[in-house]
Amino acid sequence: KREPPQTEEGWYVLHDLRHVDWDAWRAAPERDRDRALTDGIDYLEYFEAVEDSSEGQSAVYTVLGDKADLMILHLRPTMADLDAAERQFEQTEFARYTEQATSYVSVTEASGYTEKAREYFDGEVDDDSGLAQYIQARLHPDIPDEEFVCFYPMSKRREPDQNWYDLPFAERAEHIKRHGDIGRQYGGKVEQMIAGSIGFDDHEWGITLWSDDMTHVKDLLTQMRFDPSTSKFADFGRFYVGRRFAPSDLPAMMNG
Ligand code: 76R
Repeated sequence: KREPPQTEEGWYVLHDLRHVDWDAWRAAPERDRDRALTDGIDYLEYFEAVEDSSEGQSAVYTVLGDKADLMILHLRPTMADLDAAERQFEQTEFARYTEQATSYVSVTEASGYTEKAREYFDGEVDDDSGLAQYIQARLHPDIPDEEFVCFYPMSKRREPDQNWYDLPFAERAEHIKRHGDIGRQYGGKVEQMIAGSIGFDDHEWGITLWSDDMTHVKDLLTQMRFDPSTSKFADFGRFYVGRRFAPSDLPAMMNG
């Protein structure tokens, strides 16, 4: 049978990637820059302070390389909250010196490929059980304190001979099991957030990985590339690597 997996969704996710207009920044009078920094810090601190599981999470990263300079990551209970967060940033004095390089909209997702997950979806699991808590933590994650983040969008292939969506459920579940077995070997080294984006953005999932050592991310992704769920069925978008910083360090990020 070609049944889609059951899924449950949690928080809506915006990856807001920004370029800094360095020419405009350097040309601006110091008091304009100071005002922009104060406004930028206020915004980021306000959004990061929302840490209750009912309200969401936010974090800000510098982005290495030419693709962007900053990434603001927002997780919020509704798409309206996410929309408001993005718009409010545009209202800051700081945003005048930035331009959106790219962005990604998704929603955290748990899927019923494993038997345990299906028990959860079928309501056979207590809310306070370890399993329910694990799934809830995937849907409403704490943004971890790890220094580095890696973000990329991906889809599953739909080629005539390699079509994920044409595989029977049991075969997909087998792939996902092996995929999860690889992932779990990186417990404590790499944290991940899988967010679905069918109908929201250009790929089918947004993958966000955190680690204190980016070689762990490289090792994990290399191992997955040799696993059929990736080698046969994954198509990737662009990769973004960033480094977490505290909002109060925005002046150092901007003025060096
Ligand atoms: O428990 C299990 O056996 C499986 C749980 C699980 C699912 C359902 C799981 C575990 N993933 C699932 C689904 Mn995943 N994941 C990715 C990537 O770059 C690449 O090659 C792939 C990008 C990484 C790094 C990763 C990590 N996963 C998915 C799906 C949806 C599939 C679908 O619905 O069709 C995608 C696209 C995807 C991609 N995954 C894990 C990890 C890690 C580290 C784990 C173990 C996590 C843990 O046990 O907490």
